[in-house]
Amino acid sequence: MTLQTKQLIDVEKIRQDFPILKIKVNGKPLVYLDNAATTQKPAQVINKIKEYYETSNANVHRGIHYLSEKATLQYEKAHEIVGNFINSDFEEMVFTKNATESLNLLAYSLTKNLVQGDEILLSQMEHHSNIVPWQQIAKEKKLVLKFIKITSEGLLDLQDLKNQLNKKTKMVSIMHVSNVLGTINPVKEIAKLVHDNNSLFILDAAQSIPHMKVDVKDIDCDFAVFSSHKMIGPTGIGVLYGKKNLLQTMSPFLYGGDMIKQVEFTDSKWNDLPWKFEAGTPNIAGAIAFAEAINYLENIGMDNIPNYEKELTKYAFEKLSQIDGLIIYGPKDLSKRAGLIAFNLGNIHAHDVATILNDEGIAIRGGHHCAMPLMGLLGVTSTARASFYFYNTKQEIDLLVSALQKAKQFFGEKDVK
Ligand code: C6P
Repeated sequence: MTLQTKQLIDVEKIRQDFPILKIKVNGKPLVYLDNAATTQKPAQVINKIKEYYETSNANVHRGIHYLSEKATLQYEKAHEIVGNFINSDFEEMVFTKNATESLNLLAYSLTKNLVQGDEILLSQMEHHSNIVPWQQIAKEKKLVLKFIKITSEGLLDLQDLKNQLNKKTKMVSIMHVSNVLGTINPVKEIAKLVHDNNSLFILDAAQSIPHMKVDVKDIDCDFAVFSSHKMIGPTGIGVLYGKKNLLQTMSPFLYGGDMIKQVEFTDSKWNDLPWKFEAGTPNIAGAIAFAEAINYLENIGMDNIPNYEKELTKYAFEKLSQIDGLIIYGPKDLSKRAGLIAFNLGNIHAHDVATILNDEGIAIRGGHHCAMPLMGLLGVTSTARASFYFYNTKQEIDLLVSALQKAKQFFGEKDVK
């Protein structure tokens, strides 16, 4: 077997590492296709949490006893591993609770010195986490929020981005991969356009970093955010990446212990990066298990994962396209989309589709996917969505397709045509 034809992902072997994939739902084997919402965890990550609490649990940076030193060492190693994964320097990778908290931090801290009329540019495909924090601060400070249009194909309209950039645009915050359309945005090109306009570029990488190699230096984003739980790590831990010179000048978001160097009754001095943005006792076990998740992903290979997912997505796209009455949202050009497919089955409500699929042991998401403004543009209130990861198989997609056929029969052709 040549290297090119060799199956680089041994999916059956990988699945053995994920205990939850062995469970049955309604008497049927679980088919988990809700990976854009959150991913399942391998035993290595689960065991790391147990191991931490059994052998190393203590608070970090505070004690000089054996356990505190051990916990601190592991926590700082996690900083290093997660930072290296995206090619950031140690000082530039801050642990937060999740992508949402990272975006709130940026919205709070980056707008501090903005004045009435300054503009913030987002896109029409953004997740609520990349709209609501900006929107609320914009209302308070009388800033102007603008949205880059999307094309009828579900791509970001780059001409509209160029048209909207102007002297007042202070920052542009855009998702790398859409959690509804699956669109992969050309972020390197966008970063260049934004920087040529002397604006800051923020990348919501929540749906990209789990699935493809993302090098923050190569993209040249000023900030990037993502969550561990979407990449086989635990919940409650996420990342804010920021260029060092920018993080240095920004105000902290949360104040308290650990983020200070010196405190007096009337004023305080901030700690060095990245701890200046990590107030209070952090999610130590979460960070350590997150690093273990990254080790696991790197062992599989961040080139192999997108290649395998492309194959799965192509297969699913072709099979789903053959179902009469099923509407797929997002680009038809598969080279421009990642491993998730949002769809509607005729007039059947997405929740009903998801409920019928659940009867068959299949987990998909039905709803607005925290992208209500985008739903409005698509002319719907909700969609069903199947989203894949490297532990999914073509057989699972076959099960999805036959369950959808069943749903069609259950509701009758009139609702589907
Ligand atoms: N999208 C989905 O099912 P948190 O919740 O902070 O870990 O991630 C927020 C977030 C930010 N940006 C994008 C592009 C996202 O997709 C998400 C989370 C999930 O699509 C839950 S709504």
